[in-house]
Amino acid sequence: MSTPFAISADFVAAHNAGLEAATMEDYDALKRALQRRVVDAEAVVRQVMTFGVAIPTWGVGTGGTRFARFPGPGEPRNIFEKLDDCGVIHGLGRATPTVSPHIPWDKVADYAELRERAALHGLGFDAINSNTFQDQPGQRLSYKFGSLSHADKAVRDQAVAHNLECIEIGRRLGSRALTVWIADGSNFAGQSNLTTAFDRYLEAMAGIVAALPADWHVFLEHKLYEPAFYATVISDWGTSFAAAQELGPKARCLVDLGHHAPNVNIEQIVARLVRFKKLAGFHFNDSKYGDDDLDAGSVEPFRLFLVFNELIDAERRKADGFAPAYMIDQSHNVTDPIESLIQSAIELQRAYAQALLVDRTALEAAQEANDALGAHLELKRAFTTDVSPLLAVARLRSGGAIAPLAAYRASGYRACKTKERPAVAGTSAGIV
Ligand code: LRH
Ligand code: MN
Repeated sequence: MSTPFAISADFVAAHNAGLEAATMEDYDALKRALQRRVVDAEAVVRQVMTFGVAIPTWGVGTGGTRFARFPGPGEPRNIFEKLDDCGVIHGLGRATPTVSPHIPWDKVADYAELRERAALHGLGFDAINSNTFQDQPGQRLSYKFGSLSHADKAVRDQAVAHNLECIEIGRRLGSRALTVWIADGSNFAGQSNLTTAFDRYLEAMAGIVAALPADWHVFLEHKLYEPAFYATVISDWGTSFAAAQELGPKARCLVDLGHHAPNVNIEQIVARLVRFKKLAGFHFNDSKYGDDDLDAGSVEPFRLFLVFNELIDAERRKADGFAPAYMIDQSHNVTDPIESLIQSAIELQRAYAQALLVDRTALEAAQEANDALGAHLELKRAFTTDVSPLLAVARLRSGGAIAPLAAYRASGYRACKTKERPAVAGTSAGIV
């Protein structure tokens, strides 16, 4: 069995060699421009090098919709090959040091072996995701009418047991959080009692919280609709916040950017959750209509920047209990998933770096003086700063590629994987 193809450090170094001079020229120009704004570019580079976002294991396979999935060539066929692809994303971009697993999609017999494979690529494990929104082969009771809020206690207990199993698997992988998104809800008015459903959810979640190891948190993920189309039990941040308050300090609220009605002010939701020490973290993606799971920063980059502006404001204020987990949650239906994830991580780093450029003293002065336009332009100045050279220098100094996407394409990785990984009919590495 020949060793699977991998992109070597020499290949990356050679690819960088042709780009370094121009990149440093652009960086020096940006550095001078930022100096005039009393911003130390070197300090921003160092900060950007600490930024990390987790890759969803389900994101490295081609995703689809209820209508169809069009698998791409060289798809990963199991979690080990998914980790190899996550290794490529981190090797080139140096911004994705962890992966977020999903159970049972990533179930294996030997979790130590999985941890080793991840470590081979310098990867660790972030929050583990449970799944009580699908029925598994051989499952005793169906989740058709819900899981943690189901009318039947036996189904609720089955769902709680699954979450406890996920905690056990996460403990072996080194995770420190469990993400619970449930699809529970109804399609008809009257189909379920809106209050009883929520109370059953709280009672079941209390059993899960009680089983959390001392240093763990549970992340509650709200979503406005889909697959339920009349009422969703955990439909918005208010409901998630109320549940997290009831469930105690280990329960926090995870914000999936695509889980809100169009035009909802997500950055304000972030500010509120930070204020009440209940921000768990994020599932970053972008959307135009519903839970489109499009690439982060590909539809509304200014909105993404405004979210990071609130996060940097909290970081600067040393907000109490502020330790958000950054994760991506996307479905790549028409692109090479590795390319989309490399680029999405860069767009997240970009929003983070731009938010670091905001002159918060000038912003506050304008806010206190009710200088609406002045304040707004402080944000716009940061958002319209092209930080690409700075991000490239951060990657270069972290041992990555100056131009990760170009390096990936030049490496021929996908073509090699297409030979190594003959497609297996009926298997899917994506969400559907
Ligand atoms: C639900 C969701 C959740 C995951 C799933 C793959 O829409 O965002 O976070 O479990 O996608
Ligand atoms: Mn999500």
